[in-house]
Amino acid sequence: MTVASKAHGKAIKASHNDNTSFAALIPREREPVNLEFPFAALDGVVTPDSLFYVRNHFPIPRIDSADWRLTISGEVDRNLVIGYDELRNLPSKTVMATLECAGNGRVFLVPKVSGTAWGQGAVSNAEWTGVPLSVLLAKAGIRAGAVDIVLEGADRGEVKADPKSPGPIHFARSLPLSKAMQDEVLIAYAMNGKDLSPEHGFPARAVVPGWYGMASVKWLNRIIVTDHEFQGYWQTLEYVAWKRENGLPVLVPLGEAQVKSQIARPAAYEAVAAGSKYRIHGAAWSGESAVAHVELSFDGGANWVTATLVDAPLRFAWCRWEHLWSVPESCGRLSLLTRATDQAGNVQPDHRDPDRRNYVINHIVPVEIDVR
Ligand SMILES: Nc1nc2c(c(=O)[nH]1)N[C@H]1C(S)=C(S)[C@@H](COP(=O)(O)O)O[C@H]1N2
Ligand SMILES: [Mo]
Repeated sequence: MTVASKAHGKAIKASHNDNTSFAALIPREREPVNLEFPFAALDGVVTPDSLFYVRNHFPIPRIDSADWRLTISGEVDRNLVIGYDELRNLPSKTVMATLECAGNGRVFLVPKVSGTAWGQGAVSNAEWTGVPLSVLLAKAGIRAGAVDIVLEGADRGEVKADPKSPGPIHFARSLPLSKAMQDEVLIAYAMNGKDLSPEHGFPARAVVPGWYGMASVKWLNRIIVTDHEFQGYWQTLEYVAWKRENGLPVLVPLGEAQVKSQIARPAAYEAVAAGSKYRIHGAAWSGESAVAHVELSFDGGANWVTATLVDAPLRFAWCRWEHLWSVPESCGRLSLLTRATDQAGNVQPDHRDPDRRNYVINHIVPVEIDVR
């Protein structure tokens, strides 16, 4: 079904999937709209569209798929212009991938930092269908000397708070050629088997499994192949963290997501019945590697028990975990800790590294509960 609506003074056909209700999401910002997945409601491995977090920097562009074009230019043998039907007729692939915003968990940082105050829910997992970016790049022909693949969205606006943008800009991020050529990186047109909703990037978006969410550019309009590293706003003034090189701190754009586990239930300050059996559960994920194991501690990290993985660990997708806990007799306030380790041997850190600024928040955060 297509719905006619008026936008930018012109009648457009809205997307086929324009009727998702986001009422169950937690509002974090109204303009632009930013909505959080209520992580305590974690149920299936795949997050339904209506629960998948929404993260925007500008108003959501309403795009008619008939008018939409994706152009590929720059360091290529042939400039390409691809329409929606053409994209959907190219060889496609479905990948289950978790997207986590690099600011997920920001509300837990002490001292407070700037940026949207996400709790646990700027993370969700979906099945994405689309054309591998490598297929499009091969069609265009990458020239020797290509370094970065710039992905630009149709959304546009002016950042008025510091760091201010130089007037209105689009959302744009780049990928190094090596990641762009991996076959999990998609130009996706479907999420969980349905056309994308406008909120999640209709008609098409990038999905960059293993990387923080900012890389997965929505409402994708342009792909530009460059012979040098892209220096755009979202690549230099936002979504960057300090790295120590030769003892000197340098700012580097964020990329791979870091290993992390979160407890869904019990939720913070939940009352848990003393002496009962309680199913503690949550999800864990990493960047390029799959989860190896998840542990829990009830004594501040002195002792750890291994949780049971509910889903088979896969690269790029979270896996749920659970632990049937024999709740002690009344002990009042108790802190639960969880920590994940991935198959590459990365372990969630105990402490926050301030070099990460207001991003990449994967250190262990205790969940306080009341046993009574
Ligand atoms: N064009 C565009 N793409 C974007 C964004 C945006 O504001 N504009 N936000 C990015 C960020 S920061 C994240 S975390 C993910 C979130 O994707 P979702 O809204 O589908 O959950 O989209 C990314 N892609
Ligand atoms: Mo993000």
